Amino acid sequence: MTQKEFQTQINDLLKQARQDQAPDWQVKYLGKKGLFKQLSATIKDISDKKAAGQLLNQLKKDLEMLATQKSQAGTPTQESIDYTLPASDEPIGHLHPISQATEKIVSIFAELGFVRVRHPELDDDENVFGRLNMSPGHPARDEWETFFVAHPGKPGKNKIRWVMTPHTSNGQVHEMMRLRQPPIRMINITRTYRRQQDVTHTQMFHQFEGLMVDRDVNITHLKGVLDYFAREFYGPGTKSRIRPFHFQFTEPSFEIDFSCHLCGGTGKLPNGDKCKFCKSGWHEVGGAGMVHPNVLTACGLDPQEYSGFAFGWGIERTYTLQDHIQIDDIRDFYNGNLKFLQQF
Ligand code: FA5
Repeated sequence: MTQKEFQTQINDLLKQARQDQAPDWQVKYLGKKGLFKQLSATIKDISDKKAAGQLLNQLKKDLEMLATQKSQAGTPTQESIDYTLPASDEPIGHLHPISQATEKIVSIFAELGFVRVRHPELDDDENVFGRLNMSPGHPARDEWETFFVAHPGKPGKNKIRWVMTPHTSNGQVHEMMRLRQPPIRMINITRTYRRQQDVTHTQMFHQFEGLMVDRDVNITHLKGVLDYFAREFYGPGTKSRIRPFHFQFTEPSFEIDFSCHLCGGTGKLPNGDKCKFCKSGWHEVGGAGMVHPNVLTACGLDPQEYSGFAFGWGIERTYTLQDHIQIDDIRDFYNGNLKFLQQF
């Protein structure tokens, strides 16, 4: 190697060392097997060893000075921080999906003049069953798989059983007895409780109950309200369907279905395949009917003068109908699984 080539190598090494931000800078350039040592070893190929030695001495001093400067500016292993940069966004949480759905349901029905009310979750047996046309011992009560609680103020033989409401229909009773005077348009949304627990049922869930009572209210009004809700909640084109059913507190009674928005209620996808999301074109959501005359009477309204409709279904269920949301187990709403909740 010529003296000139050696000088070029020294210059190149110094230039590289100045720009280098490697975390192991000290080891890389001044370590036992570092680049300075490697370059020093090539001195044997140079004729003027004295001049080459002087160049190497100077290079070592330059590298040591650089090492001091770099350690004063912050060791290369430390990440440099620019305090003038804008702060990174912290992840922000959101309302629980049940609260989000509750807000949406309330605002949809508010457009139709329905007012949100909340009636007790722990209630008298008479409001949950008796005034809803289910006298003590009536077999229809069994369908509600109810939790009962002893009344704290009534010990002894005559103690009254309180009911953890298994549905929001007690809200109908409270609202009619509270107002006494139609028109009544309420949405009662609360927690409800049943002795049920599996992938599609939770012991605590949420229901919402609609009630409208006035003169000349009939089934077409109910159907119009259900269609309006279907459109507003699930999107344009969604329709409702009512099928005959039996509830003790409505006559006639119906089950409510909403058309599947993936296949438009046909059960078939555009490519001719069966819709796997709904299978039949429809999703069942809850119950409805015309308020039974016995219920109107028990709540102080004259069935000759007034009529009304009521409907109710589970809020958790409204989500299982949305195809972009993955719900394998309805209990995930309440087990604090963030991965599940972040979908909403
Ligand atoms: C009722 O509870 C009636 N009160 C509905 C009603 C209101 C009928 C007004 C007529 C007039 P049902 O037992 O079918 O009906 O429950 C209604 C909905 O609540 C179900 O379709 C389902 O969406 C939801 N639901 C019931 N039990 C559970 C549970 N354990 N977990 C989650 N959701 C449930």
